[in-house]
Amino acid sequence: MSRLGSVKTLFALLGVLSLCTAVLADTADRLKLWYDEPASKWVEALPIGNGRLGGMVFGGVEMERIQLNEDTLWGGGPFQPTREGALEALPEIRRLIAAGDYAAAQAMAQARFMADPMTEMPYQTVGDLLITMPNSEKVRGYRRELDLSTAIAHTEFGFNGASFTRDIYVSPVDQVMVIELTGANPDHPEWGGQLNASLAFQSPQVTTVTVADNGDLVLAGRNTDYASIKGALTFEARLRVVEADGEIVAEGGQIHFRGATHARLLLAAATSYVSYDDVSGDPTARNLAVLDAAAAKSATALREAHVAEHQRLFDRVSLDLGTSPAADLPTDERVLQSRDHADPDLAALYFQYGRYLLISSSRPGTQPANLQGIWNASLTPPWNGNYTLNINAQMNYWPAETTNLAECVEPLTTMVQELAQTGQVMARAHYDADGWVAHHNTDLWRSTGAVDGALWGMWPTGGAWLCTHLWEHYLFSGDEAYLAEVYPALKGSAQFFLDAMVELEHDGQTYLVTSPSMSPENSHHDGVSIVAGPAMDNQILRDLFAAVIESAKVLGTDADFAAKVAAARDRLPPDQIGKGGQLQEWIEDWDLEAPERHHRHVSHLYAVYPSNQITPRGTPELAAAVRRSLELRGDFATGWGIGWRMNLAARLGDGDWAHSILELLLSSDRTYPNLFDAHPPFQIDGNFGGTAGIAEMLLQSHTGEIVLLPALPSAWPNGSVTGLRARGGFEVDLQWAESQVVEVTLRSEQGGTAKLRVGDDVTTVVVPAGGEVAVRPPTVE
Ligand code: FUC
Repeated sequence: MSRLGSVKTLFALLGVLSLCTAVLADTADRLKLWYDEPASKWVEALPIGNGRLGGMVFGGVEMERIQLNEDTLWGGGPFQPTREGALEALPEIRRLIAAGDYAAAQAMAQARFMADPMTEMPYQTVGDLLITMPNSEKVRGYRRELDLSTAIAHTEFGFNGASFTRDIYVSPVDQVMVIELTGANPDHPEWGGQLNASLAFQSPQVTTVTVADNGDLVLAGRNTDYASIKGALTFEARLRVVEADGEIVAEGGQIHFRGATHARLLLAAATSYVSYDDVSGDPTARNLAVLDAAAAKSATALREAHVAEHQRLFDRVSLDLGTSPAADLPTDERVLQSRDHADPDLAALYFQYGRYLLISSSRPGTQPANLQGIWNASLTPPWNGNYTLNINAQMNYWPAETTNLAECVEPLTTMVQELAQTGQVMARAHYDADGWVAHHNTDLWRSTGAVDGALWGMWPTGGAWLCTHLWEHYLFSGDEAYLAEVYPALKGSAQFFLDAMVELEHDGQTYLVTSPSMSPENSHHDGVSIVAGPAMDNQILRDLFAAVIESAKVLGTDADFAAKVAAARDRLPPDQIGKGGQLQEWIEDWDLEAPERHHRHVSHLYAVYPSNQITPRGTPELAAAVRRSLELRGDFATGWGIGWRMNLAARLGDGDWAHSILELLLSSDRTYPNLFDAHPPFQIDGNFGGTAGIAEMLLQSHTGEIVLLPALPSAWPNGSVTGLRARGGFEVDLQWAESQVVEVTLRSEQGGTAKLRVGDDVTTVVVPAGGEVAVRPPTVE
């Protein structure tokens, strides 16, 4: 019998079901990050956000600091970084690559082909809201927490005989940050309100702080210049005290209130950004409209609308991997102990935190989640907090479809459609090609040139990879209207490669390849990455071209163009197995001699995850070569590097391996006290990669089948998950005990036929439109 047993035997285990769903201690508390001390560092503070407006809540007693972000506040202004003379240099760069003089080709690309300026613009902080509450007494009963199920940060403590609370959240409905403060002594109401506080803004930007005629505290500023690009945005953060029962005084650029039992503050922030080429917005008008509307609502109405909208997305998925005594510890201590004590519930919390972070950093109408989601305290964050398109931006969206947050992909879709516009200018100027190109980084202004330096940036395939996300969105939803809307971007990307690929002779064959390109950021020889036709490009283009061919068929359009794409697809180089038994990263068998054997990127394994070109069942020899490549690379890497390896191990069907990689990710080397991924420094992609990886261990659907528990580790013998999504429009609930499936429920809005696989057994299940089917044992043996 296979590890999971035959379907019949498995389902006969239904009786065990009652054992595996042992009543959870306190479900609500299992979805909280909590601490018994204030944050002293940014990576201890708790993130809240509505996709656009973000806050990092420190929970200090004498001073609450809420670090603020607005997702359109970036440096610079609209720009198009084409370089004069790039096109003229291209033939010689290509000739040098074909001649094997890679170092000279890279030097020439560096000197003549890169974007001008050779950088994207930085994502920037707004500043901080400071709430000062002077206190000389000893504090008791301190606790702060972030409740993932309500998206509210809560702090409580006592001093001077009174109790204080702060509830802080950012509403996706009302577009404001709501700050509710209380301070009273219920035993001595005669003492009156105990809440004495001063409200102030501070910012590293060039700003002014004023108290407006209507009493609002206003931080107004202008973004910075960067490289040669002038700062073109204005921005404003505006705070209003909408309710406070004490005395309120505005003085010295601050608002003070005294003797209050409660206060409700509303904060709005906006910039003048309208679109990547229009900065004519009026942040003051935006903020006033938002604040006036929100101030007219009661505290209860604001909170209920916020929680309901958050839960509409968040509650779709629940996960129980079992619990242990470690779950009773504060979150920071759990991370510190995670290597030494079993804490399956920490994995479940990390999974749900990833979903929380995506909901809070990427909602319809906002910017996509950048390298730090939306949370950043700097004017020049690491890697400018950009969208890095050679893994990081994509990884941010890996959990979106599988963990039932498809709406959160909307900002990515919009960004791709905008890159398809700005990237046309780049494609024409640098390659004389139709269609559009995006290299390895972009930003708010949708810049598409090759940046940073040729060693890292001379990679034209970022846009193509992004396009595969749009196709996947269709595979999960079956939404043809969406496919029709995004098809021009897919087509434009394919068009670029039809024009920009070159012929390459290898082993007696003439292939079509990208040139110049690279296997992202990995040198094949010391300090030299430039090359033609790296494995990753061939794999991405196989997917992009297949998506275009299939889309044209579904939409009944462009048959001639699709035929051209199909002909080009047939001429892409196949994957190759090298002399170490590894999957080759480059067309030449350089892997064993390449200088950085443990390089963080595993670009050539794209074919296994996120793609489906290599699978253990479909292409066993290539899958074995992938395993060898991973062994050579090693499991430890940057946060996202670990996240990628975890998804790969899950796709190779090795649950214990995937779990041991997850343990690396959850260790304090790679996870900060607030559960942010330590790149280091902070980068959010590892969080999302880890969330996707946990989903991938429990359910996979990339082969045309829905595979249950494809990589269940022995550490999670009993558990349940609800609401995961599978391609074909299915939603799946799953329960298991003693490492075997005991029940699965499928739902489908449009109805469909699913092939359900458990180990070697496949069952066909028909789900009626809008219906739900619980698969139970056909017969009990
Ligand atoms: C790529 C990676 C780095 C980092 C940066 C944002 O350049 O190689 O590790 O994640 O993106």
